[in-house]
Amino acid sequence: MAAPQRSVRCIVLTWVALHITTTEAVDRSNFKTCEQSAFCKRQRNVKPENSPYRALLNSLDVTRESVKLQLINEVNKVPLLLEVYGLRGNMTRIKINELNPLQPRYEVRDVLVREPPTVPLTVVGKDEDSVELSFENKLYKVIITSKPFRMDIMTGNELLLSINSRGLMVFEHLRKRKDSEEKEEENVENQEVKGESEAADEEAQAEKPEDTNSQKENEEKEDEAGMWEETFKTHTDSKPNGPSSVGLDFSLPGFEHVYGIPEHADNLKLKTTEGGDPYRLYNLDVFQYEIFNPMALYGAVPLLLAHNLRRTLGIFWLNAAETWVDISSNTAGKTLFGKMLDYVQGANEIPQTDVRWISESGIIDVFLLLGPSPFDVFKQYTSLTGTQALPPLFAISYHQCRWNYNDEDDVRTVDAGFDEHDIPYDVIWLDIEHTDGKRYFTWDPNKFPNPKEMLQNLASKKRKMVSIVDPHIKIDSGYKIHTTIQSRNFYIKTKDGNDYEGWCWPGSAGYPDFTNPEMRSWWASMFAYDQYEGSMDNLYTWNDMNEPSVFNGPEVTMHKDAVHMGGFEHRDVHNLYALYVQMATSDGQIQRSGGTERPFVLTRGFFAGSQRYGAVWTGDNSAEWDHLKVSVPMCLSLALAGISFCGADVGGFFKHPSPELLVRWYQAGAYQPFFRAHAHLDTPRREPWLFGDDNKLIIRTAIRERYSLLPFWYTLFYHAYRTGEPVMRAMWVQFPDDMNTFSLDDQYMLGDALLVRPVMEPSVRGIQVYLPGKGQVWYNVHSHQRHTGPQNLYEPVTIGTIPVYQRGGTVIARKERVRRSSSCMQDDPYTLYVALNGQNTAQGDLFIDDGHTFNFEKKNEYIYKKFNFVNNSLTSSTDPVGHYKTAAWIERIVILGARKPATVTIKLPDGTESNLNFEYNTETSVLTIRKPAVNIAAEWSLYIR
Ligand code: NBV
Repeated sequence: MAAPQRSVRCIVLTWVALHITTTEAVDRSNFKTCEQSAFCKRQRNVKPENSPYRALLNSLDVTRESVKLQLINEVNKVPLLLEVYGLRGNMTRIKINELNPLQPRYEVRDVLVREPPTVPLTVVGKDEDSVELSFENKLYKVIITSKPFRMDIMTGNELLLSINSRGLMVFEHLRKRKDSEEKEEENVENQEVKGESEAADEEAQAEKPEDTNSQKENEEKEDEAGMWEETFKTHTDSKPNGPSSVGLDFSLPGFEHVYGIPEHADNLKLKTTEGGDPYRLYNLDVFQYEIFNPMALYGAVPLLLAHNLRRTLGIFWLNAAETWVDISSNTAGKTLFGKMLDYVQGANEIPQTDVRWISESGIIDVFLLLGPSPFDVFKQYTSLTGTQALPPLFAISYHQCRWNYNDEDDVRTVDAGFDEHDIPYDVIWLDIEHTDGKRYFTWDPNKFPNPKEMLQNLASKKRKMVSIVDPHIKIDSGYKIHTTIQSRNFYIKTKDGNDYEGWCWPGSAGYPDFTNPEMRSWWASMFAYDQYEGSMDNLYTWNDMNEPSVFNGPEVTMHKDAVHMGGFEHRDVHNLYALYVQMATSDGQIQRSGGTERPFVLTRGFFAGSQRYGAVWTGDNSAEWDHLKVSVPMCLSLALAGISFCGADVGGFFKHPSPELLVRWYQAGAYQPFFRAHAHLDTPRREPWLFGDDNKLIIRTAIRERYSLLPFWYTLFYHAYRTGEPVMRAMWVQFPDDMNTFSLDDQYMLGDALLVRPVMEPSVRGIQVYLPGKGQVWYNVHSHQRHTGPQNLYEPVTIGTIPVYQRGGTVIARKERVRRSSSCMQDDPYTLYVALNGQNTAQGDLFIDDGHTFNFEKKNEYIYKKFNFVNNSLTSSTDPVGHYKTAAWIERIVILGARKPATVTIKLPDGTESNLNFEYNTETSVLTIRKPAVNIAAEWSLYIR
């Protein structure tokens, strides 16, 4: 580490010492449990019973856009406003807010890509206790029951989901603090507030609460449970606005499998939380996180998916405050045998999952995504929050990182090492030590005196660099970034109105208010080449510590009573901070190129919508087998929640991996969307050639495999960008009607074509792989051996490779002449792998553009190909809208599962037909057709006779 000033250095070193040398696993006492979080505890103490909320049906207000009505809490008489919207594409939105809040409650901004288009909701029935609405041509019904308030969403006669059916809704209204003097005054005010709502008033009068004592008790309790002040460890949260939490329950009849709500280091299928803590969504810098538990991590996406044999649903809870999610189920704890017994004995209780969301502030704003297929849910969710940005090609290639590459010499040597050992890589990364005393946007003058020369050297090999830019800003009157933020009043404030200061890497630091659009646009302007000195167009960005991490803050983050633009508390926007940092950074990269170049920004913290701004990694994992294992469900969960561009530190951040673990991690990482090796400052060096020749060769093979598959990866990302479908897919997404896939999280699909089962256990000679699909053909991509599903296959493995299968019925494009970086391969020829299914057909596609600009979007400069194999002929057709010129041609077509032909001919659109050379392997049934030698953009047909 560069030497910081003395006092600063002490604090930082103490933090580092505390965390690095003495701790082996997470120090749980640093982070709250639900019991220790006052609002979570209060809400969780409410047990299922009759809800005190009642819908006032005479307040019903129906417009083309929405249906509104008032709800009243019969105990405290505070009126709420319920809004229901039918949204285009089988979605509904439900908002609940106070009718007359003391001050505006925070409503999440900048996450929805637009105001979602509505479809008309019509009232199709009404009696004194309920109202029935319908939308989408009566396909869906919403029934609102008045007393107690509940909502049921149905399609036909099928109940899809119920809201507040367990009576767990709690909406804490904003109030003035009760002390003896104010009490009188407040009562009067409350009366006035209530008076404003006539409907509420009338109906409330009509049914006075029976038990005024319990009301009193209820009110008395209000001052007890950390409502106005809460202390955790040494930190006191002043809570000037008092209690403000919201909670609501959802019941999902017929669903036993729920997924999503990243980020947790846990299995893909969510577990029930009874008897333990709920899953927590609160962006936190958790040091040495523990795996297989529901603790909060760096990012949060409040989207939960439910899946059964017939349908997939999504619940998107749009709230950026600290959130807890409780999951319970009536089948939890029942063994398979128990379930069978129920079935045999005719105990036909329908399995049901109940989900309860609890947030500290904001409003209830929830989107129900009604599917019915998993892909419909992806489409619905990404129509709201946006799709994955199409990464530049280099960004999906291999990245070499460590904390830290020490100086320009080090960078030069590592870069040369890759050439010497003939290993491709695209990007070398610089961590915090490259800066001048943790002042981001600067370079350490001794270690990095000539950044441009260094960048130019990389550029000459078509390689890139990423430098870290964290959002904590050193408070230093000689540092331009700080003085500008300070003078323009862009820092987040304390509750008393001063600039908020916290401790982080630079020592005392300010935290820019990224919720302020002016601040973001200024930040973006700092990436201009003349502002970020020493930067060039091959320098990209890494946003770390953006939860935000505050070493001396509560739970290592910002005080909740800190104040943002508009007077909103940090409490309200906490989970959004990281998204805003990445948004402003990626805008900066776009702007510096005048809007032509696509950005690349890696972020640690995230929220719903972060997919629009770049990649996410799973933070500070460890060099342990279980951490390798959990990287798969972690990225799968993120992908379900719209964030496809995910990866884990290859090798593990903390500790030193054994050569076997490192090799296995490279093999796994090569098949995860974001592929970067990274290591902690205190670990021994880990460049791929430092583990002996044999291991180096295996690692090289794994990286080369990634490079050869880049055309396939790029096409998958193009689809994610276009339609919102995930790149890396849980098995059930691709095989939604095969129950055996519902809990699988040690294998997954890439697109619909490749099934990957990484080896994540030491010293294994074989592993179990589940090959789904009735009659589905699968080909091992290494041996080309053919298998038919469904089956549990025992696949023998060596240290050299991991099992990967191409699904019969697909076509994949590869580039098999691997070079030093992806850009060097731009015009290289393609090999098509056609894997035939049981009907001897296959389809696939390929997206090509320049790999780095927005021209594909703005000027249609792209090639989009479809390949179709049917009746022993393969045709290549091209989307007529796209136009892009490339010298790349097809050098080989490999057909898996083929019969031996007599001739193979290719026919071009001008009618010319020529014979092609081929080889046929009778043992593997692989037909290799040599040199079709047509440009990849061309249209042609190939006949196998
Ligand atoms: O910037 C240093 C590290 C970084 O290498 C890592 O990837 C981040 O997740 N950073 C966290 C800060 C401190 C880690 C102990």
